[in-house]
Amino acid sequence: MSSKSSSFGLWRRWCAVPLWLQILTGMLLGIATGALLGPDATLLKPIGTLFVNTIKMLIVPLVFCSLIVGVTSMQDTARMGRIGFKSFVFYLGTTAFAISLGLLVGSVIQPGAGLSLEGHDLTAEVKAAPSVMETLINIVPTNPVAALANGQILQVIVFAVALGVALVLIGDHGKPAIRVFESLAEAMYKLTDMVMKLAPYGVFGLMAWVAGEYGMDMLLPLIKVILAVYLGCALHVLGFYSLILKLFAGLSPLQFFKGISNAMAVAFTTSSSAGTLPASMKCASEYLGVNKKISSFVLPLGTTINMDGTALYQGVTALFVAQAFGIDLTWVDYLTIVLTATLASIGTAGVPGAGLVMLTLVLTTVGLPLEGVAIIAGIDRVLDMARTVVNVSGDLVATTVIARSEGEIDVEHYNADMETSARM
Ligand code: DAS
Repeated sequence: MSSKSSSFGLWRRWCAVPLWLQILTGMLLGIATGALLGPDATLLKPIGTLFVNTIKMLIVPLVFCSLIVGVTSMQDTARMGRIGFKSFVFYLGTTAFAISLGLLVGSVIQPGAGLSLEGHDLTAEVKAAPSVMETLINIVPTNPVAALANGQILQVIVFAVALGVALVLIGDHGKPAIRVFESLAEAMYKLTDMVMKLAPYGVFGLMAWVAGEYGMDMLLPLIKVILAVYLGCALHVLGFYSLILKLFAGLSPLQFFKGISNAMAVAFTTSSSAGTLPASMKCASEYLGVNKKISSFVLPLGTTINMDGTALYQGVTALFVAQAFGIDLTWVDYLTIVLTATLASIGTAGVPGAGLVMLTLVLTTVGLPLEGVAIIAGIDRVLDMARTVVNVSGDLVATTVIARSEGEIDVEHYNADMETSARM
């Protein structure tokens, strides 16, 4: 057999491997390559950047078209209002729990104890965080086209929902436009499917860069912070979300985590909820059996306003800063952190590093030194990877539970194995 046909045969066998296994392989090879090459692994970062840019290309048209289809498919605006209310209550409730868990983990592990940074000259170049009020006022776009062009996701959501409701209210006159958006949405789902096939290679480039850039010497001094955040994230995802799925949906957590593994891997490597949205939409419909009319509404909303991982991270790091600078927090401070981090999560963008910007808001609210952000900034990417997985998982839990409550999930599809699910 010629070498060409044998390598083609090898390629065909690789392509037959399930996507989640391809992504995992890319991740592990990336970590090994980064550990071997060290800082030189930065040369591989463009592979990851290209993949991230490709998925970013999908976000605005996918959110806009799928939201309009999601809203117009409900026809019944009262039902859409009910689903929107359920989403909002679910998101704020789980975020408040996440921040409380973060404070508990930070209190138990004491990641900042013994660092005694009082008086050290630390400065942090971190952009000022928008206030909660600014965030709420800014969600209405003054120019929807500019919002679409600039990728202002919250504004795109508001405009898409408003346009969808209007298309329903004009009856037959709206039907041609709805059919156009239905075709565009299907095309965007197909494009997402095609782009996701690049994930293993993009994940390889990103993980090689992270492993090379953040070698152990960078991480050792702050390993307790990293352990505390990762422990909190694991408890929230594997403990709290599993409980929610069992109690409120009567569904198997194991099936859920198997079904969202691709989205979790993309979230972990890209550190971007928005960038993971295409993968999340694919997992929700292909592996969890969630009706697109629910996922196309609840997922984009969650990507923007639901950041459980970010809130949990802010709980841990706020305590880290207080402990490192020897500052005792009162109960009022704890409650203020819970409220601020919950509301701040609404304004946190689903992009890498957004949580660090919001951390300045939380620290300022309770009078903690912003210098603490300079310390966290050095390892923030490693923390961002974990908290983004929680953010994305939380969005998919909400979508699954709400779909179940609306009778819009195919339970047989949900319980099927991944290969079967993908064919259903
Ligand atoms: N990376 C953000 C996200 O995409 C979260 C964060 O920075 O806190 O969800």
